[in-house]
Amino acid sequence: MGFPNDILNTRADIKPGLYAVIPPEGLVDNVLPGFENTTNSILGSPRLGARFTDYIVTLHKGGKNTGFAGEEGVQSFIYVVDGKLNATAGDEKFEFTQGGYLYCPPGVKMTFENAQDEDTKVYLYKQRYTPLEGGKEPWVVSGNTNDIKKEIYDGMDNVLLQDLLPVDFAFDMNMHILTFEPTGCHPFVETHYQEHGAYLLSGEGMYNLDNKWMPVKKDDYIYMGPYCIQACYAIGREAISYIYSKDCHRDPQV
Ligand code: UGY
Ligand code: MN
Repeated sequence: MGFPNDILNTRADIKPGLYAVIPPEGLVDNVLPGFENTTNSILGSPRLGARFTDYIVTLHKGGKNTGFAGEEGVQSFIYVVDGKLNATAGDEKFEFTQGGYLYCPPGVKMTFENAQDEDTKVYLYKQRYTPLEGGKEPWVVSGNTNDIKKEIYDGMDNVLLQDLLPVDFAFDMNMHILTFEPTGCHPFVETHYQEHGAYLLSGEGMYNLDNKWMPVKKDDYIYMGPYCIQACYAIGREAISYIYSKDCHRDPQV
């Protein structure tokens, strides 16, 4: 790294509990138990106000994790941003390429390993599961987002949505990919109870967080806390697309 080339500045904007924009330049390597030959950056976490922890992880040659999110009652999710990955959910084995993903419910151990000599990059997520009284338990889910139909979002054919997990009361969260073609935007400025962790997969946009418009682009991370004002305009010539988490299917406790 060495001496800086210019005045030290950043696009990072952190308002714990409300929102955070974290560009990749500011990330540091977090050495964590269970990870071997990887570079890990923690993104959202309870310290930021999130009810989940998510990470961006680069697995180098032979890089692996032999037991992610082992805490009792914790569910886990992994998405291959780029590269090739072998993974297991309990006794089940999976081979993933770019767009591949795996969800493990609480009690099912997730392991994963780089399946190529070059680096593989993954977005990783864990969150405590909230059971539904008398309800079903969630199950292992795997797939590839390249095979999931893109649905027109809120009647706008230049904005497309993919749901990665089943829409079922057994699940208290989902992962989605939202893609705004150039000229696309949200239909309205959202203000909702749920929180999001979002990792930008492509493109550039102007993002409104708490009524402040900020430029964002591929490889940025955005945390949106409960009730955070949020909306996006695509800018540039490429679609802006992000994978994001959303809690669902649970009535808030009083
Ligand atoms: O599902 C959502 O709440 C989503 N439309 N939010 C967002 O993109 N900021
Ligand atoms: Mn939202």
